[in-house]
Amino acid sequence: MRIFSGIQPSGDPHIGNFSGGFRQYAQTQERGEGFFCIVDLHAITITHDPAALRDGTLDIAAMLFATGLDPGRSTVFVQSHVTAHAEAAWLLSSVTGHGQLGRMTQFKERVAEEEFVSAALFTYPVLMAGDILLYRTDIVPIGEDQRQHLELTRDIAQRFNTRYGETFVIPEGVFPETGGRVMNLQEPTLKMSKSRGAESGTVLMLDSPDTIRKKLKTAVTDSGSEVRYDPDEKPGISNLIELMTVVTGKSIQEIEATYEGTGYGRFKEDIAEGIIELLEPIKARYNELRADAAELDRLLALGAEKAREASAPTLARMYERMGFTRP
Ligand code: AQP
Repeated sequence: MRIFSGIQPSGDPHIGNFSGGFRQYAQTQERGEGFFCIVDLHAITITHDPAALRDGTLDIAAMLFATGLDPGRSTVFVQSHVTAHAEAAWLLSSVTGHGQLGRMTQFKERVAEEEFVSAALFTYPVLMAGDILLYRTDIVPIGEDQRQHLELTRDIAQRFNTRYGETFVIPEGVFPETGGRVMNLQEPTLKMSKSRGAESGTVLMLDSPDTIRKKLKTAVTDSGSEVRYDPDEKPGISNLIELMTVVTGKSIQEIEATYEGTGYGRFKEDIAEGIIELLEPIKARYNELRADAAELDRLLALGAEKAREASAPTLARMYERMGFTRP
């Protein structure tokens, strides 16, 4: 079983990234051969700061190891260190419909917000398809926001296989049962994100305990005082209930039962303490790992070597089946 997932070094990771990303990586690595990629090429689709990209890459590497990826077991690497990714994206763009890319929700949302819309923002899902397909991936642990991009990846793989012969495995997404789309605590209809939405509604994995308490205390809740899961009627409290499931591992029903009749106040305090308890040991490991940049570089170099080896045969097959002569 091959597992692949990627995360952008595009800012400070938050509890949504933990829920849809980091925790699922650590869980799925137990199921087979894992490839976890810091997708730096994706981070340039919107205007970026080169120095922040450089630092952010090592920040994310440290966080991947701090949240449980074992470099002895899984391959952790940086996308731009393996040139097959950029090459695959070009080849796959020839079997991707222009109209399909234009229908990507994330692209449409960004177009509405960004002053400068790059061509890279438009074609980014093709790069993502290549990331996944190069490793003949069986499963892709991701959050709900990536569901549409994974569907596109499957489409691209099928079109390529039909045109040029069986080359790719058709990958399946793995989504968390709850917490697949954690919302901004201040704007519960907007996904929590590294680069969008109110900062006061974004719980960062490296936030101090006091900041976490403050962010939870001021989280938007809904009218009434009942801790009940109903995303349509009560988006604020439902988001907090989902966060509580992520933090404690308890079911939605168990949480509703625990807080029956207690009101929002105690509930919010308990989530804050739960998040702090979850993140403190991760933060300690992160700080230790991040202090040794040379060791992170060494681990990433090893990862890149393994990723190059694993992806090269697929890229060679792609070129060959498409009719390219090889040197
Ligand atoms: N709010 C979220 N809830 C659950 N999962 C989430 N993920 C992101 N936001 C949430 C999942 O985290 C993994 C890594 O995401 P990414 O860094 O590749 O980019 P993203 O999905 O675009 O996340 P952000 O934080 O919103 O980044 P920016 O602002 O830079 O675009 C993915 O598996 C994603 O599903």
